[in-house]
Amino acid sequence: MAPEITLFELGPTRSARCRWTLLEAGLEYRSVGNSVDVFKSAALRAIHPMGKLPAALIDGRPLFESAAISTAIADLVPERRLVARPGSWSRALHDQWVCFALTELEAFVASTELNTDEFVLPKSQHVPEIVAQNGRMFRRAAAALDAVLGETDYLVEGRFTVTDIIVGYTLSFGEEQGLLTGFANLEAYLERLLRREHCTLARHGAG
Ligand SMILES: N[C@@H](CCC(=O)N[C@@H](CS)C(=O)NCC(=O)O)C(=O)O
Repeated sequence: MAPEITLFELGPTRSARCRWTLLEAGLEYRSVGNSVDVFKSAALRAIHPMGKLPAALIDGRPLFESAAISTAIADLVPERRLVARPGSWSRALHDQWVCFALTELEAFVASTELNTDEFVLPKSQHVPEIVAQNGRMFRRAAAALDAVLGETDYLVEGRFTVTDIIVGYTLSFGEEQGLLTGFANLEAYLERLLRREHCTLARHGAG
C-alpha cells in the first residue's frame, strides 16, 4: 500500500529537498503550506518543536529535519535505488556527506542568512562582522568537496541519489551567496543536478 505523506513546505526553503525527493520517488503527497502563514500553524508546531519547515507526517508519524525526511522518503521506495541500502558501507558514506554538508557548509551560509535577512532576527540583532568569516569557512570545506567531485559525478556509488539532493541544496545556498566562484567541479555538479527533470533547486548563477 502506498504510504500516506503530508509535507509542510514553502517554496525555496529546505522543504525543496523533500519535494524533490518525493518527485524522484514517484510518491503522491499532501502539501500543506506554500504561504508564510504556515509558520503560524499549530499542526506544524505539533511536529516541529521550533515550528520550522520542513516537517512531515509519514503514515501518521511526525518527522522533521529536511535531510532526515528526504532519506526516510527514499527508504520508502527501495526499488528506485534513491539511497544506499541501510547498513551498507555506502549508507555510511551517505551519512558522512549529509553531516559534512550540514555542519561544514550549511551552518555557515545559514548564519550569513540569519545575520543579513530579517526573516528570523531583526536588523538590530544582526552581527554583520560574521559574514566574511562564514564565507571563508564555507569555502574551506567547499574546496575539499570540489576536489572530490573532480573524481566522481555523484557522491555515493557514482550515481545520483538523495545524498546529492541534500548536498546540492546546500551548494545552491552557497552559490546564492556568491561562494562557489572558482570551484569548477561544484558548478558542474550543480549543472548536472539542475538538468534533472524534478530538480527543485533555484538557479542563482555565480558571483
Ligand atoms: N536543519 C533544518 C533547518 C530548518 C530551517 O531552519 N528552516 C527554515 C526555513 S528554510 C525555517 O523554518 N526558519 C524559520 C525559523 O527559523 O524560525 C532542516 O534542514 O530542516
